[in-house]
Order: sequence, then C-alpha cells, then structure tokens
Amino acid sequence: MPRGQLILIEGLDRSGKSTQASYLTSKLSPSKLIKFPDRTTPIGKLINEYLTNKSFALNDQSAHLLFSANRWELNEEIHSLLNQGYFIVLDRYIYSGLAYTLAKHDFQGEGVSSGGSKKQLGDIDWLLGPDKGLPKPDLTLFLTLDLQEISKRKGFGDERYEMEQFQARVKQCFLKVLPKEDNVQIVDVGGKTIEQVSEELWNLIVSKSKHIQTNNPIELI
Ligand code: 2DT
Ligand code: MG
Repeated sequence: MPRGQLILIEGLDRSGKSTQASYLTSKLSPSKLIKFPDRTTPIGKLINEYLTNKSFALNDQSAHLLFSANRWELNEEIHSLLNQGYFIVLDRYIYSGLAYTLAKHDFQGEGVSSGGSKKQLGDIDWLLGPDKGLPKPDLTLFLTLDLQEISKRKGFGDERYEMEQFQARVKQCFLKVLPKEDNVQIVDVGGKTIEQVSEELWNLIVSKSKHIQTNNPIELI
C-alpha cells in the first residue's frame, strides 16, 4: 500500500491558516490534522506556559529546542499514520520554528525575547539542527499577506509574539527560510475570501499531489 502524504500549511498570524488547515483536512480522506505547537503533550504544556505567561523565564535557545522537541513527541504518530495511508495536514511545523526564532535575533522590542546571548538565533544551521531527522513535508503551502492588511484584520491576543512590529520581522524571516523548491508554494491571501483561498489551496494540492512519490518512504529533514 502506498503511504499517505504530509501536507504543511504555514503562514503568518491572521492569514487564516488554521481555518484552511481544518477545511483541507475535512476534504481529504483518511486524514488527520496535527497542530504545532501541540499544547497537550508534556513539552507542549511547557510551551503553552511560555506563550501565555510573559514572566515565564526560559531563554530563547531553550524555547527553540522545546518547539522542536514538541515535534519529536509526535514523530512516531506521524510515521505510523503515513504508513497507514493517511493524509496528514500540519498546521505550522519546522518553518515556524525557524522563522520565529530567527526573528528574535535582532528584534529589540519588549516581551518577546530573553536577555543573554543571541548569537545562535541568527545561525540557520544551529536552528535547523534539532529538527534533523523529522519527516519532511511532501508539500508546503505558505499563506502570506501584506503588513497593512495584517493590521486591518482583527486584533491580536496577548500571547508572546502577537504584536505587529514583531510580525513584520517574522514575515521577512519566513521568506528567508522557506526553500525555493517546487513543492513549497507561497500563496498571497490578501483581498481574497476564505472560500477563494480554500479553492486555490485545494487546486494546488490536487495538482501537486500527483507528483508525490508515495511508493517511496517519507523523506527526512
Ligand atoms: P499558534 O498561535 O499557532 O498556536 O502558535 N512557534 C510555533 C514557534 O515559535 N516555533 C515553532 O516551532 C512553532 C511550531 C508561532 C503559537 C506561537 O508559537 C510560535 C506562534
Ligand atoms: Mg497564535
């Protein structure tokens, strides 16, 4: 039996990423939606504390490693579902891991970053190291929109990272870390309805998934 496919939906905050990821999961069968960070696991609970409590003191390197460790917590489940033929839709994954930490490297604002050395945060090899060996997405769809439109959409909550000035850095960092490959597609959602975006993403999945070699084992990062 051919394996299933690993489809990653990445995107800026307020891009409609989670809405689209659940919609796509409902269109694919059999399928499972996996959201990162998964806040229900032992490490996910720490991450939740880190995101929701700005006085929770974790340095930036440790936080970065925890997000990666959280992906490793689901590694066996992902392999097992793929081997059973499931489509797995990921809502955030390694590129969020790279982009958010990289964005902290030279961000001066309050409430995002710890003190201390930030040298490693600008070193992509260091950032990617802990994710090496995780399953590599077959297809990545990155939802982007311009910053003016981000600020028009409804306001941020008060989790760590949910502030406009930081999002501008995150956007630049995503564009820097996303590989320039045919199976990584950037979709501008600006000015489009939820339905229009869904249709565009669905068409991309239909056209790209024909080329995914599901008789070969999933590649690793
Ligand atoms: P949500 O709002 O989507 O729950 O994300 N993040 C996420 C990282 O900094 N590194 C990672 O590896 C991942 C997966 C993005 C909560 C925040 O966590 C950030 C926003
Ligand atoms: Mg959020």
